[in-house]
Order: sequence, then C-alpha cells, then structure tokens
Amino acid sequence: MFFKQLFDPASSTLTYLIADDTAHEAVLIDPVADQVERDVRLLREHGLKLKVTLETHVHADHVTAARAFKQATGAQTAVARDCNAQGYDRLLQDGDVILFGHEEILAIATPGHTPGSISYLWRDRVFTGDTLLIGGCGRTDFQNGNAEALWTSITEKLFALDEQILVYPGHDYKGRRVSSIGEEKRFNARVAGKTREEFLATMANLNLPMPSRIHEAVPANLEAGAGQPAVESAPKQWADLENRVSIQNVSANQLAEALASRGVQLLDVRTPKEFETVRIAGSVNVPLDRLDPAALLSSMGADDPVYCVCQTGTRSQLAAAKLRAAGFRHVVHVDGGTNAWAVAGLPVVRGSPVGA
Ligand SMILES: N[C@@H](CCC(=O)N[C@@H](CS)C(=O)NCC(=O)O)C(=O)O
Ligand SMILES: [Fe+2]
Repeated sequence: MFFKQLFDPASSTLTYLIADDTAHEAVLIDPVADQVERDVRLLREHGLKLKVTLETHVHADHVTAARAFKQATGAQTAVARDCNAQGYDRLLQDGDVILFGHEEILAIATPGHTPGSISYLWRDRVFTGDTLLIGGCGRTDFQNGNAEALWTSITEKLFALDEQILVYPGHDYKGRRVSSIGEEKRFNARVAGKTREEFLATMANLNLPMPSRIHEAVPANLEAGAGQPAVESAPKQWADLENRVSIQNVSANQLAEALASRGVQLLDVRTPKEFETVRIAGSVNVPLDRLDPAALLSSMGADDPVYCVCQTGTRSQLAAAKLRAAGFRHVVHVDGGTNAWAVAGLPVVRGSPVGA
C-alpha cells in the first residue's frame, strides 16, 4: 500500500494520497487547489495514475483541486450527494464503495458539520473530514451545520468502528496528525464523558470567526473547484504527468512472468557493449540514443505492450516516456533493470548476439 498525509499550512488542511501497489492507481482525499503542483509532483515521482478525487464535504476554507485534477489527468471527482454540489462526476451516498486497483474505500455518511459531510474508511484508517477532529470536531454554525446530527454521526457511526481504527482528520490547527477511535472516545474534549445536551450547549457557544476565504471557497467548491487558473499555468508539467502516469513499473520477477506467459517486446536500451556483456534472453538492443519511437510505431501496433530495460532503471524510464509520448499506450518499465534481474537469480545470456 502507498499512503501519504499532506498538509496545506494556509488552511491547515490535511490531504491524503492513497495508492494501490500493483495497478499504481491513486486516490486523493481533500486535495487543495493551492497545492496542485506539490501533488502533481508526488504522483509523477511515484508513477501513480490518479483515479478519483474524494471530498469529505464542501469546504469553507480552501478551494478543492478536484476540477484542476480532472482537467489535467482525467481523474473522476466525487462528493456526497447531500452536498447538493454540481460538476462532480460521482455523487456518493452512505455505503458506496470506491474501487482503485485492488483497494476499496467505504463511504460513511457523517452529516453534522455540513449536511453532506462524509467519512471514508480504508483498511485500518478512517478519514473523518471535519466531522471528527483530533480532540475536537467541526463547527456547525454555517453551511446548514447541525450539532444534533454531528453528535449522532460521531457517537453512533464513527465510535461504532473498532477502537484500533486510526483517525485521520481533515484539519488540525495544533500540529497533531493522527489519532484513533479509542483515543477519541476517551479523550475528545467535546464528546468524551459528555452528554448530548452538554455537547449541544458547547457547539452553540463556540463563537468562532468565519473562515477568511468562506465567500470564495464555498461557491467554488459547490462547482468542484471552479474558477481556478489551474491547467494552463503549467502545461509542460501536466504533459509530463500524462506521459509518466501511463507507464507501468514492473519488477524483474514480474518481467520474467510476462516473458514466460506471452509474447512481449522487450527493448534493452543500453549500449551494444553492455548488451553484449550480459542481457535478458529475448531482449532486443535499441540503444537509447538510437531509439526512434515513431519508426517503431509504424512497425508495431500502438496497443502492443513494449517493455523497456536498462542496467539500473534510469535510461529505461526515459525510453518509456519517449515511447509513451509517441503514442504507445502500453509501455512498461523494469525497475532496477538488468541488475535487479541478475540479483533475482534470473537467467542471463552473455556474448555476441546471434547474427550480430
Ligand atoms: N481560521 C480558519 C477557520 C477555521 C475553521 O473555522 N475551520 C472549520 C472547518 S472548515 C472548523 O470546523 N473548525 C473547528 C474548530 O476550529 O474548532 C480560516 O480562516 O480558514
Ligand atoms: Fe469544513
């Protein structure tokens, strides 16, 4: 599994990047428009394809990056149906399941902070948005908030989860990052040991100032994050991302399986000298400086799988990106290259290639 917690200091928003190890499909929970470049870089660095952005609610303090990611990567956008928002691809309800790679996330409706607030349960962790914060909870004095509903969501839905489940909130204003259902049951200042009436009284008397960006953020988020100058500002970066995310990474052992089970075109992009010294049986030597993706494309189908290998996995990534940019849709790069192949104890061929 791949999991990263990210922080936007301006709004104290916590964003979560989760991905499946095999298919490299990713999900972003509560991405922030001001942090798109950070998140694009992360996706690119880790070779992840963003499948969907998930909102925990219509935010009042920052603009979502949902629309920016949709435009840039084709990722779907999702929000709860009860948010009454427009422009999102998927409208979630309690019990809905979000699939990515071999992973799944369960949507749990937790209204209160807003009517459409939703929590997401994934493996041993729950992403609670502003329903349950560490030691506290979201306010209920704007966006049709309802303290009674929030009490029920926290005490009957979230506290019904196993005490070991980790709590990852939508914000923290004091530098805390993770808690658990058990800890919140015992120590949450607003809920632990309190009656419903005490909770309602507290919520009615918070007297907090309005979020500074509320008048910009809410209308924008009701339209999936409209009005952001996102995509045009970094076209090259987006193009790079598009190219990179469509490249699959495999290990040496996975390559061996692929070679054994079906006809695979394996391009070794090292120099002829390196190729002669040691190589993988069945590979064809196309040194990186002589790689002509357009010519290859005219002799192969764009959907034919092409695997690229080099000595350590650096040149092959470059080659894969070039092939991808030229129009090959199924490009695979071998992690660790021929070194990893040899370390894995897989058979190698040495000496001049036959006919060379
Ligand atoms: N000072 C922050 C506002 C913070 C705020 O009101 N956050 C909301 C979540 S959108 C909340 O529920 N806060 C709970 C609390 O501060 O106890 C800003 O200007 O953005
Ligand atoms: Fe909020």
